Amino acid sequence: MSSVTAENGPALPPSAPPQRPRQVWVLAQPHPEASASLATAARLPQVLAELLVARGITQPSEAHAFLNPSPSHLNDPFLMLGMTPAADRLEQAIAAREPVLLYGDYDVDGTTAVVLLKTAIEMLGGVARFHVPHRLREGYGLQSSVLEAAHTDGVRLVITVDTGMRAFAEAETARQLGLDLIITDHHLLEAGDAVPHALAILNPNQPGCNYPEKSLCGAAIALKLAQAVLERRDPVRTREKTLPSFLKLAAIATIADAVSLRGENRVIAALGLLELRHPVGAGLRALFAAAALDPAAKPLTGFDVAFRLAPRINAAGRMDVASEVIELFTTRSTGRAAELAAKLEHLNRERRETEATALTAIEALLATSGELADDRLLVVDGIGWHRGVIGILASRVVERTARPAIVVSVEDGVAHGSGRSVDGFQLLNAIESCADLFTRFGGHAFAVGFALPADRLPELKRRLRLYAEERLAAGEAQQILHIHAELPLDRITPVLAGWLRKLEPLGHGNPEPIFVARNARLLSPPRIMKSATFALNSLRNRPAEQPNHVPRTRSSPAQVPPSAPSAGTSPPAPRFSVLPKVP
Ligand SMILES: [Mn+2]
Repeated sequence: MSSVTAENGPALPPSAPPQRPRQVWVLAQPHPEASASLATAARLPQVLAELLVARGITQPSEAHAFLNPSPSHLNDPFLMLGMTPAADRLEQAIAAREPVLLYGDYDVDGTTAVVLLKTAIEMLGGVARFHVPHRLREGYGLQSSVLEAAHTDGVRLVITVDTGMRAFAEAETARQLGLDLIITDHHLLEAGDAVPHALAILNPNQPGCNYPEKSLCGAAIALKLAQAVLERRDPVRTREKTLPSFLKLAAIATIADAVSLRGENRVIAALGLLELRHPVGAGLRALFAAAALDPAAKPLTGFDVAFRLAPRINAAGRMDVASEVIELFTTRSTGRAAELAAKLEHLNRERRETEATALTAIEALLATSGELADDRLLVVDGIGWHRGVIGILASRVVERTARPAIVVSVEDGVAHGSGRSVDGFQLLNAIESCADLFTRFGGHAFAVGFALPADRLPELKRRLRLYAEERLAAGEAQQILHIHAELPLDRITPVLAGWLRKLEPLGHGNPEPIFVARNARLLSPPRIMKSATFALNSLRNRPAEQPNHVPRTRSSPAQVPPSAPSAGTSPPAPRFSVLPKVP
């Protein structure tokens, strides 16, 4: 449901320096024996072994697979429950050149899933149409009216991507119309084990599915269906040529949809990023140009995808119509691709401005409302804040306050809310405790969304305040910075940086390593390089005698936590930071 979409945020007005919460550094429990034995057996640097052990990787063979993702690590698609009937029906439609309707979602995951299946179907000689709902006008999920219109147009097979697990009523509409429905989705089921009635359901999270990778994103499940029909046609060509080219989009979706970058997801993301060094489609090239990325010169990282590509793709769905993303990725015209990429760029800028304006308003509210300042769970509401950005706004409030936060936008008497949580607080449970107030709600521990009549908002705030008072401690909120390992400054070398790059793509489930070096001291003040980087010169461990061990280091901008003892901090290579990222 949720995606990583935050881009390095807009600069705050200089007049309103944000009050950042106190930061506490928590050093991960070290595993000296397990990491020493892995380091020896797999011939890895000790600190890399430590990071791998912390990720649950203790055997040399696991470490080797993790550090060297290969196409042979992709699972057989037919391990997925429902794959045989789904592939049979799709092959039949392709053979008869029967139009297939692909029904997507408006985010990166949903739109790239549509592109993947559409491309595969057309490659095999079939005919594909698609529908992506308008976020504001139609909302999330399958719509019966679209099924009815498709049926009138002669469609007899509908395949959902990244949506459909809760479409019980719409599945019934499809059945009555005589439409065959294949649901491909990764979202969890609602309470109970019931699934909609359909010809086939592809979702590793459904009961009875033994597919080994449970956390595929929607586009990856679409990829598995494409892989199934393509491999039946030509297994060798599929493995060697077709599948790698499909991994590009699946990698973008996997990183953008914030699924765990472990197991098969890591294989998809890592191999897809490699393939993205040579983008062939006009749309990808135009998108890279718009984002000022040149993957041929500098390999893409998970960060590039999550914070530079995904926000641009998502902007279409947030601010306007996502169907243009599908056109962007399928057009063969360089001119049209450039035009669409420019439009995405414009929408993304508009999204950032909208977000910045609302954020300024929220910060003013936080600064002036004494009641809010005491709340342990923050609920901030405003009139007409764009619904496409309230989730991002909630994340920003959490970053600034270290408290769970809900941002509500009121429009035409309806309050739409989006919330984000902090470690250790189950936000969905908080929302569920007020279930009777909502017309719709959903989410998980860390992110929720809901709608309710605006006149119930005071009651919602009252009940959430009580709920939070019983479960969250009072007093100053603390932000926790998880430090993964100790790394003395004299162990930081280019060779080590090379090893650490093998952990890419970094992201959910495979976090960017954060190190601490003790007893280091700064010999000269840090120099601010750009808004996003600064250089530290002549950092060294106190007993060390070589002053220029680390000639220049980069990190994200951040205040050094006041609680930090004389801890020196020094990232060796561009791609890691010792200090926290502060957008
Ligand atoms: Mn998704």
